[in-house]
Amino acid sequence: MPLFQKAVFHTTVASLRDLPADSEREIAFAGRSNAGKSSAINTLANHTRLAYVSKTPGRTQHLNFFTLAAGKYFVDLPGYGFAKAPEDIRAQWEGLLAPYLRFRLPLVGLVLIMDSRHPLTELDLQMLAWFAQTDKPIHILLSKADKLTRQEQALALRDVQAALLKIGDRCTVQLFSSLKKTGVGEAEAVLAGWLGIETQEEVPPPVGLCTEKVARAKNRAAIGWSARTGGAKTRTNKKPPAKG
Ligand SMILES: Nc1nc2c(ncn2[C@@H]2O[C@H](COP(=O)(O)OP(=O)(O)OP(=O)(O)O)[C@@H](O)[C@H]2O)c(=O)[nH]1
Ligand SMILES: [Mg+2]
Repeated sequence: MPLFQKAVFHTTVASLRDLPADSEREIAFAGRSNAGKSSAINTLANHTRLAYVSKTPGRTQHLNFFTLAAGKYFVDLPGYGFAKAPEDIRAQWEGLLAPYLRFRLPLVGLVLIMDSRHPLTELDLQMLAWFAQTDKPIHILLSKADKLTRQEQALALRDVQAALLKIGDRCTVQLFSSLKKTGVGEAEAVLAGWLGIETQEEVPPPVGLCTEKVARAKNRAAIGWSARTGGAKTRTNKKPPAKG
């Protein structure tokens, strides 16, 4: 059975004070909008709709926590590089993402997703250099590898490996495809190591809502707010929850 198969959606966090208090170890998935972060979480969990995947960039807006086992989480982060108002970007970065990535104690490592066709963008390099200062490990998934030929895959991998020599020795890289499910075993081995999960270990089923979409629907019904409309078309017309 795939290692993270029992993953379930736990919660969406828009403010630092709402971070799960029971977390012992968690791994965050970062990268450009549309790079394939949510898809990678689904692939690792062997689930098609656990995290919300969309062709529209910027779909993941807050920190989405997925329980893997008691006290162990994957965290799907909002992507960067998607055209938003500069003040929104700054507010989200300074109010939520930067303090989360810099100071969250249970965070044991970062998975950085980069589209294998155009890796190491300026923002990727900034994120790498910035997170490397935490001294926590970074594992890069070169996503959508199915869109490259074998030769192109090898070149992309070699180029990124060469660039990483400048970042430090806590950074590793591999090819990955959510579509073809390639690179899953390699990623599982790294992430299980960070989480302290034995690769043969049977993890007890976590308790929680099954998918992010189901949980969102329940939340919307409870607070009378639609993520898509931002509340504009809801009957109650309540404002969305304030961003951290
Ligand atoms: N061919 C191919 N397409 C992929 C792969 N991974 C993701 N995609 C597609 O890329 C698009 C974006 O995927 P997401 O997983 O939603 O990307 P994301 O990084 O979570 O995006 P945001 O939440 O907007 O930041 C979707 O249309 C996916 O189907 C892959 O391995 N191969
Ligand atoms: Mg996403």
